[in-house]
Amino acid sequence: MQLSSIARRLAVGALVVLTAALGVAVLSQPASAHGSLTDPPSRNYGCWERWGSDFQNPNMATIDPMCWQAWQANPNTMWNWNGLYREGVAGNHQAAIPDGQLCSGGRTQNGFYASLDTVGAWTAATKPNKFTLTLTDQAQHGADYLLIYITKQGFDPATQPLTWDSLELIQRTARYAPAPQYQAQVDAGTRTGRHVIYTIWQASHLDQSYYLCSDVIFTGQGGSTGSPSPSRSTSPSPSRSASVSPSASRSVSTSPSRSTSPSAPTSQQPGGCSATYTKSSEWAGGFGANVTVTAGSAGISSWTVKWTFANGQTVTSFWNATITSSGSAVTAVNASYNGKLSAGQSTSFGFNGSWTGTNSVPTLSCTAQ
Ligand SMILES: [Cu+2]
Repeated sequence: MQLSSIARRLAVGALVVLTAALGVAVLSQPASAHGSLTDPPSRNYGCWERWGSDFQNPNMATIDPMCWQAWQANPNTMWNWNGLYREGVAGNHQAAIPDGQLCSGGRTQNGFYASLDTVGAWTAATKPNKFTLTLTDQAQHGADYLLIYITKQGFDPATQPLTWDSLELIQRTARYAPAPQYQAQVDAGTRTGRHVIYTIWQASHLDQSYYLCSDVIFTGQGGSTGSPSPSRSTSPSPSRSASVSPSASRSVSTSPSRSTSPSAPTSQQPGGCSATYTKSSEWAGGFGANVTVTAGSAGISSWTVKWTFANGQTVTSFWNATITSSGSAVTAVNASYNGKLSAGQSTSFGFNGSWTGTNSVPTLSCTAQ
C-alpha cells in the first residue's frame, strides 16, 4: 500500500529523465550555504540590511563608505550574505585562512567576498560588554560549535588588517541542534571602543565552516547576561529583527483528512503534510523564498511540494531539496537528509529565483509518503 523507496526513486528518476528529454530546466545544485551572524550583524549582512532596498543611492558613499565599496565591488556579496563558507577545512581554520583575509573566509569562492577584507571604519553596532550574539541559520544546518573571537584591546580594525594574532578566542560553544537561530552570551571583558567579533560557525550537515566579521563598539559597561538583557545599548543602528520578513506567506494543507476517532489505528498509515511559503527577500530581478514543510498527525518518510508560479518566476538555485521546473510548474522533493519527519515535525528548504513585474506568492500542495 505504500510506495517503496526504490519505486519512489525510480519514479523520481523517470521524472528527471522525462523532463530532461522535454528540454525543460532541471536544476541541480547541492545544498548551499545559508546563514550568518545577524546580531551584531556580519559585514555583508549589515550592508544588505541597511542598503539592500536602496543599494544604488550615491549617498551611501559618504554615509556608509565601507558598504559602498563592497556594493561597488560586487553586489552579490550582499545578495548572498548567507553563503560565506568554505568546505573541507576539518577544523584547521588558521591553516586555511591567511592573515588579512579573515573576513572573506580566505577569499573563498574565488574571492566572492573579498571586499569584506577592506580595512576601514565599517559601520559598527554599539554593544555593552556582555551581550547576546545571534546567528541566523536559514537552512537549519545545526552547529557543531561556534568559535567566537574578539580583537585584542589596542588593535584598531579601522586602520590595520585583521590577523589571527590580533584576535583572542573568547568562547567555544557547545553543539546546537538545527534551529532558525543560535545564541551565545559573550563577555568582552574590559574592552572599549571599536572591535571586530570574528565568529566561525561549524555547520553540522557536512564539513562547512562560515567565517563572519561583525564590527562593534563596546561601551565598556557590563550588560546583563540574562535574557532578555536590559537594553543599555546606545546603538544608533536600528535593532531590527534578523528574521526574514513574513510579508508574504500562504499555507495550504493537503493532509488526508484523518478520522478524529479517538481509537488509534493499529497500523500507522502514511501521514499528510502541509507547506508554507515565505518570501525572505526581494530585489530588482531576484528574490529568495523559504518553504516550511510540516508533517501531519503521523510520521512521514518523504515529501513533495508543488506549486505553479503565476507571474513567470523561475527558480535559479535551491537548497535542502531538489527542485525541478517545467515551465511555471515547480516540484520540490526532499533531500536525502530531511524527508523523514515525525508527526508534527517541520523542516524547510529554500531557493532563489528571478521575477519581473509581479511576484505573487503561489499556492502550495504537499504530499507525503
Ligand atoms: Cu547551507
